[in-house]
Amino acid sequence: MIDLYSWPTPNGHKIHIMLEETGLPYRVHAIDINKGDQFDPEYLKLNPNNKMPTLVDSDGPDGQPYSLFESGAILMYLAEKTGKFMPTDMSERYLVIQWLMFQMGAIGPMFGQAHHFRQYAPEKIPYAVDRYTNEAGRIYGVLDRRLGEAEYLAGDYSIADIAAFPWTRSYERQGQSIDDFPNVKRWFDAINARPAVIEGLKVLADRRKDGWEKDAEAVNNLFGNAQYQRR
Ligand SMILES: N[C@@H](CCC(=O)N[C@@H](CS)C(=O)NCC(=O)O)C(=O)O
Repeated sequence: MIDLYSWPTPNGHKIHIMLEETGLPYRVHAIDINKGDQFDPEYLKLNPNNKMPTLVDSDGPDGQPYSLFESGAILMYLAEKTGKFMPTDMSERYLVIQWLMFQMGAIGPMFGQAHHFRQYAPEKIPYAVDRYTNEAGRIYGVLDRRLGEAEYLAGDYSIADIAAFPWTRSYERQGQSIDDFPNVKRWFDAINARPAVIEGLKVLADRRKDGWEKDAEAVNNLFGNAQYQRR
């Protein structure tokens, strides 16, 4: 059995979608990052970076329980475990890994900073807003060029698409218009219509409340002192 510790954000959605796509049985446990569940000492033993998602597989590689953090590693693990969404041929596999790393190293961090400085920062700093809005636009341009030559990021639908898709759902919050990127739009619409994606996006959806940014406890947990205590 797979136990997933998660919350309905883009990094959580990646794994919710992958578990639905593979059909593996799983239980989901909410890690409410607004309330500070990510700092629980027991949770930190599984995820020393105080973030979600974290996956524990009771039937790990040696038949023993196996625990992983970092969504890219979790996607690779589930792909290897099931033989789905990552080819075994080395050149094809590394094509998937390149685009997965592009998600982990560029899309996630840069779009995350765009969200932060455009929505959450208590003061609007023009340099930071411009920097991350422009960087998000540049990344959408990279995706658009790639998706103009390939149906999916690595050719066939793979964990690279599963990783990137959830971050592109919020293009407006990243200061982008999807109409400027027609190949991304075609790719987005195809993934958004997949039954497993529709199911994955429902996981924990009822736990996300609007207007959390007015909640002082959440702000302290995500961006304040709670974040920077030595543990
Ligand atoms: N690189 C990590 C990033 C995970 C991440 O940033 N998770 C955020 C929510 S999307 C989180 O748990 N934040 C809580 C915190 O920073 O305390 C991954 O891909 O798993």
